[in-house]
Amino acid sequence: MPSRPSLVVKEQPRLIHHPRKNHDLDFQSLKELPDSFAWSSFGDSCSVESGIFGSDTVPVINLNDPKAQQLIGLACKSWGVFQVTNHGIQKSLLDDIEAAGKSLFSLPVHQKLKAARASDGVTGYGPARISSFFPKRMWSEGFTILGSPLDHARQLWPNDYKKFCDIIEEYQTEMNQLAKKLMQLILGSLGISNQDIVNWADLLEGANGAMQLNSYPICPDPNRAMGLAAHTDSTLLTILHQNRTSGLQVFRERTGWVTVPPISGGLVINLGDLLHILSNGQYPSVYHRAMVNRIQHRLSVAYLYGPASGVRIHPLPNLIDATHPPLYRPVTWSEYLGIKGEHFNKALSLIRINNNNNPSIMGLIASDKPKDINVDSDKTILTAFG
Ligand SMILES: O=C(O)CCC(=O)C(=O)O
Repeated sequence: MPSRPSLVVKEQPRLIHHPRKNHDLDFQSLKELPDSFAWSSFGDSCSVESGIFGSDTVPVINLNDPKAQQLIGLACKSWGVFQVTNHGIQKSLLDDIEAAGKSLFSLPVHQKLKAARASDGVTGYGPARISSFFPKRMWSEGFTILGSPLDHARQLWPNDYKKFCDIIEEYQTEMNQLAKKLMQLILGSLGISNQDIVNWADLLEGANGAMQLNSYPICPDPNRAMGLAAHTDSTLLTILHQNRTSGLQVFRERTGWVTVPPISGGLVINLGDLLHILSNGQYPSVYHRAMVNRIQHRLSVAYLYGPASGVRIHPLPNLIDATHPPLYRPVTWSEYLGIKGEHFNKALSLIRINNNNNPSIMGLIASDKPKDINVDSDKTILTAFG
């Protein structure tokens, strides 16, 4: 029976300093897979080319379906991931963002490096942000955007940056709206009342989204290469658009790695670690990875959605009682990102409450009636035991 990938991935995550070499991102010049990119093991025998996939398929949910909320709840509980159709995002915008990504990644490497992510920075062009936890390099390049892409876009296209910026801005606005709608459906599926959801909508007004554009070039030896290694997202949820090329795989208990096939106009919704915390462990944050192939270039665009800064995320009061004590202590997104940045896939376990050793929490919960979710002056969500 397949077990969580953290137990089976042989390349154990640890912080590694890779000296940056520009030719590492010049994939077209690499006719063979260099040893630095050759993974000895993925922790299993499944790759896109081998065709050995799990038999189950990730649920596809039509958001116009009157039962959408219920279906989302089932998908969240048993997968932590689903695809959506009829989500309200115009196909033309998905085509535009794909074209914007293509125009960026098809620039010469020396030009892309003008917008290189600083060693202590978050935004810009560079290798996968999680690379530093793995001894082998990943067959991908990425571009991270927080807020306006203007500065980096000017570096990339000094005379012609406006179109890229306009598309990114429109995409961010639309994704933010969709993320809010999905949050309402997901929280609704957890039995949070309408009144609570109104409060949540207030709370999410200041919510943030980062964008990650990923490019997976054609690979000369895909069975030994990894596009993006297995990880969970440190978000509430992530909305992923993939072009017509397969590569995304999600890990499901008892099934193993399952490919998420691209559907025209569809979007993949991954639950992140913060939603796992909110749901008090009812909904898993999904492990996922991206594989590469030798035939087609692959592109994906992730919208990484998290709460406003200062908001403390903790198990929802409505989901806590004497038999379901809170599994995690409250954290802000930035605090959690700090923990994840240091401890990677162990981050959730580091904020987990050991309830056996914490009789005071048990006592408080047993005597406390769950409260509505509120936001205090510090924009802190009141906890069940607050
Ligand atoms: O390219 C993909 O399918 C996955 C991207 C991803 O997981 C990420 O950007 O965090």
